[in-house]
Amino acid sequence: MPSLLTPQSHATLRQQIDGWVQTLGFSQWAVSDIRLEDHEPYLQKWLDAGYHGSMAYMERHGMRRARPAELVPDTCRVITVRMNYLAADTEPLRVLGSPEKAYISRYALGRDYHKLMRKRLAQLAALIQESAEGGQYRAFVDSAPVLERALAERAGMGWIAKNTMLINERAGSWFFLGEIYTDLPLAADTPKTNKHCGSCSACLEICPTQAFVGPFELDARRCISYLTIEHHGSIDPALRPLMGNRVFGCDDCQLVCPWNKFAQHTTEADFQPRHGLQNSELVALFLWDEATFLTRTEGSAIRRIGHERWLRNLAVGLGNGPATEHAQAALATRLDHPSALVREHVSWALSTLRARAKNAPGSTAALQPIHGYHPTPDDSPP
Ligand code: B12
Ligand code: SF4
Ligand code: SF4
Repeated sequence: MPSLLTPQSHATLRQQIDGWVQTLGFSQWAVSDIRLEDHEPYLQKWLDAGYHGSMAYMERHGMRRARPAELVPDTCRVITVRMNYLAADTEPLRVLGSPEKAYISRYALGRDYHKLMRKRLAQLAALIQESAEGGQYRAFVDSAPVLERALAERAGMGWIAKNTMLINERAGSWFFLGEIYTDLPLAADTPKTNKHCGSCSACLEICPTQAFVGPFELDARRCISYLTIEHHGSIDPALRPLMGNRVFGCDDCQLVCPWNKFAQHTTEADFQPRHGLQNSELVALFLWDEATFLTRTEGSAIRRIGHERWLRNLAVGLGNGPATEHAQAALATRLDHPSALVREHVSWALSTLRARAKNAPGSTAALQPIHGYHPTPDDSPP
């Protein structure tokens, strides 16, 4: 059982947590109660519409995702933390605008956040437990049926925006979320009740695959993040030309968001880009054999998709890029790859490039990625 918190011990504990959170490299923390019932109909509607596609884990636990005490009995509070991940100088718009380059989501350029954050959250939990002389604490980072953004909103950390990201007024949206479920009766912070998107709809318009059904509603099956990371099979040929050079995740709906002018760069050494992944040529990555893929993605979230899907995604990127001899020669090296999935995407890319070389040499299918959007310090959020 947790100790009862007197007003004085509560204030001391909060001060201690402030210090520990900083030392452990988190950017912010806040506390919520566990009342997420308002979210249940929206989650249910999303599942009923099948927007989760093949992410069976989204449906497996049903409403438990929105009911923390059903996941961990006796939970009455959730401590939510966030951690900035955007590394400085990764020039996302320049890479997106270079069709021979591979665009990798900025969250995946460094070390996988799951383990890093879970380990630190477990350390934070142990410190709190010691100071509070008891209590139960379970740490999660996208690792269990937890409605992370709803909890963060409930803790007052930001609002779930039209692009469905959790946006913080002072830090934009380039951060990860993590939680500690606890039975320690900490005072809850004030929930965020206002959305600050106003009349803006830039994210809905920019989405390359038009994955938003409307504001606050995403059909994951069309989202490039889903297609390149979560989806295992063949990518719908109708969506391939829309994906441009985005080969692992997508950031367009964040890049265009005016609130991200307030984004803070990460100070975490482990989130710095590895192996030049922030600015690599599609061909170079496509030529990695499986052993190279496994070595270069060690400790990275990219490793989870495996070499086969890596090649699938890069083949789509190459098919959308310039029809150079270099690209075609690289693709040809995989025409007899043991995986039918890879062969099919490679054939698509080659025939697309050949057709393009014949009709309009030098052109690319890649969309103009951000339609020339360049946030400036003078931009005002809507
Ligand atoms: C499944 C999933 C995905 C799916 C589906 C995304 C989605 N929008 O749901 C896919 C693979 C597409 C995806 C993509 C990405 N993801 Co993701 N993903 C998740 C995961 C595992 C679950 C999200 C979820 O619950 N979706 C269910 C749907 C129904 O939620 P929703 O669309 O947000 O709708 C909710 C609200 O909008 C609300 N609602 C809507 N209208 C209204 C109205 C009222 C009145 C109320 C009360 C509520 C309400 O109800 C719904 C339930 O809360 C979480 C981790 C976690 N365990 O939470 C990470 C997570 C959301 N992802 C994250 C990230 C970083 C990304 C990407 C940026 C990665 C990338 N660069 O490629 C993209 C962003 C795409 C996007 N615009 O969302 C971060 C987001 C951090 C942040 N600042 O918000 C999370 C939190 C992981 C983490 N631990 O940090 N993701
Ligand atoms: S991540 Fe990309 S594809 Fe997915 S919703 Fe955002 S802009 Fe659209
Ligand atoms: S781009 Fe505009 S509408 Fe979309 S999340 Fe940002 S502020 Fe909201």
